Amino acid sequence: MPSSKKIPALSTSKAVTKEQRISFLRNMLMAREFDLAMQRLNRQGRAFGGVYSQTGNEATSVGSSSALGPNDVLFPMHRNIGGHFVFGQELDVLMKAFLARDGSLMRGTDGTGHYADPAKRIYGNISHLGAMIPVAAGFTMAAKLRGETCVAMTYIGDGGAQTGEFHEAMNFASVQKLPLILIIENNQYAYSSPNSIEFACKQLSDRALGYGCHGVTIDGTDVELVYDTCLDAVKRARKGDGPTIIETITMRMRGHAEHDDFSYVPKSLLEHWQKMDPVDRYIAHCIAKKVLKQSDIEDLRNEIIQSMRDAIDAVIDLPFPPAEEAFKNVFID
Ligand SMILES: Cc1ncc(C[n+]2csc(CCOP(=O)(O)OP(=O)(O)O)c2C)c(N)n1
Ligand SMILES: [Mg+2]
Repeated sequence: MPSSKKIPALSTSKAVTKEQRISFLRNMLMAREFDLAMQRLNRQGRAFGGVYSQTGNEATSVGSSSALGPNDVLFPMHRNIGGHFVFGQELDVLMKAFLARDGSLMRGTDGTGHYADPAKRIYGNISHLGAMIPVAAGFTMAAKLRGETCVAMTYIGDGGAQTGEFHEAMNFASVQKLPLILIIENNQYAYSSPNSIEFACKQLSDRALGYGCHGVTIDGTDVELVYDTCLDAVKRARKGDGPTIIETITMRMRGHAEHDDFSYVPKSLLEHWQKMDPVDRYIAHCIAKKVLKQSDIEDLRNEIIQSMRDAIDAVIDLPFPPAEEAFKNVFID
């Protein structure tokens, strides 16, 4: 993509209040600062395993999950830290989990988002790409059988969208008219594979036609557009109109994880998407719309940075789990 390509103006939703705009901004900044903190901790040798940056994904993760209600459920993927914050997950709980400390949500055996917190209605990602879509569909099916309406929102990448389970789950959900929303985060790459060697259709939402469900492709860096699109999908799901596939176009701004130097990504592509930054553009948008002043935003950012430091301080000296922990929940006694 040429770096001279025009940068579109962000949307202003009619459904969004000033308080919601501030909440979008706060959660997007939380996501960004959490990401930066994890990158630094990784370089310092204090965050182990994969650190999967979600820079570029904040508008998708925050805008989409904000459209859900209190009885709904979130099945986030590895670049959706923003959704955890929207669903009220506490920062030090997340920091402890991502730093793999003893007694954390994953018992210190893993440093990504593979946790479930039923009280918060978050069911974190299954590592096998595609495998979470049938689980999310099944969750809504179970609720339906109990006579409840509960919308499930889950996510998959452009790479993960090429798995068999994607197809099985979306076909099943469409036949059963399940209240499932699948966000395909098309960030142009699956590890080092670009879209051109992943799929041959024009856009991934075109698949909805084949399943008989709704499908749409949108700019994934425009938080209020993502919110509005997801709100429509939530309304349809609650009415019994079945699932929606929403492809959100964005860019993975770093490597697959921090070990990857992403030298295979053309510089011009990154330069273009740098200008599309969802957080910087939303800050400018909120200032232009007089939601907050520049100084309020700086105060908000500083408060968030301080909360990251406090969370790291609270967790960093905690012990790692004992080695035996690795064998728990693997075999049935
Ligand atoms: C079934 C399966 N195959 C391979 C992997 C290894 N893997 C983890 S993430 C990833 C790339 C995924 O790319 P994409 O779905 O586009 O998501 P992104 O990382 O770009 O957000 C791969 C190959 C996996 N976890 N599961
Ligand atoms: Mg991808």
